[in-house]
Amino acid sequence: MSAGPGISAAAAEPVNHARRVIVAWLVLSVIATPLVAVFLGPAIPPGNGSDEASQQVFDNQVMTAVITPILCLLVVFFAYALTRFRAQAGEAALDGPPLRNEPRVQALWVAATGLIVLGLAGFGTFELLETGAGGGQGPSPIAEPGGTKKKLEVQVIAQQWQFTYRYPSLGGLESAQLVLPAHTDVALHVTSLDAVHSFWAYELGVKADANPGVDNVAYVETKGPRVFHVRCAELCGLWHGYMFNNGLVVDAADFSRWAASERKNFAPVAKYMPAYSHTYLPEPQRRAG
Ligand SMILES: [Cu+2]
Repeated sequence: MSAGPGISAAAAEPVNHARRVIVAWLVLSVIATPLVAVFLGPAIPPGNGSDEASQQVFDNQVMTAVITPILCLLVVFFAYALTRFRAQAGEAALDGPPLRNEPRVQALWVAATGLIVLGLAGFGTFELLETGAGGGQGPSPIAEPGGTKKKLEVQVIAQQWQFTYRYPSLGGLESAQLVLPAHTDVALHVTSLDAVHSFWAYELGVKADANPGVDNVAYVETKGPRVFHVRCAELCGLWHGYMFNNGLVVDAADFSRWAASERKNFAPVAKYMPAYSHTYLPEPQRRAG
């Protein structure tokens, strides 16, 4: 194309906006993605309080890393459009020509979004089958971490407005505090005596609905000794906000000591307790909601 009189050849050359946006996007993505992974990655919840929590952190890191370039594209596109196509003073604000029936753009859009969505669906399914830990699948979750390895069974009983914990391997002992041995595979059998509650042991990466009449199993492999927080995560009545407590992961010797002393304290009431079962019949008159 020949330049008109008085216009330099360089000025007449059409500006390739798409190329500029793509280059800026690639540069920003290459810088931002590792920064997000390095600085934000370790701070992503729920931390490393258990094997399951660590796996959740990994999944969240992968998804954050995938999202970063998408966010960069939006930022670059908006910044470019807002500055480059800004109407000058006195200039009428006009839209550009509409983009219709552009097969290349359509194909690219469908391919890119389809790839991202199906890729994340595949990743999520793989992670669920590989490292899933139950918590929402009732008595037989599709994946059992550690295979069929023997696990310490602990029952979580929710009621208005507290959690209690039964240990069938300790003679059906019931405790008001969840105490778990370190480095142990645990099967938590979550149930409720009244309303729908949700057992949420944040640092352990466990959240499981507590429904009356349902034995909802969630697995957790503890790490070293630590304190963790337990909350009810389902609005369950007037004192829902009061349903919180600290749980403890302790080393094996401390766990044995705790178990022995709790069993001694529990002995006088043991005969009044219902036999250990995966669900219990609630007593409607026991508490007023
Ligand atoms: Cu509750």
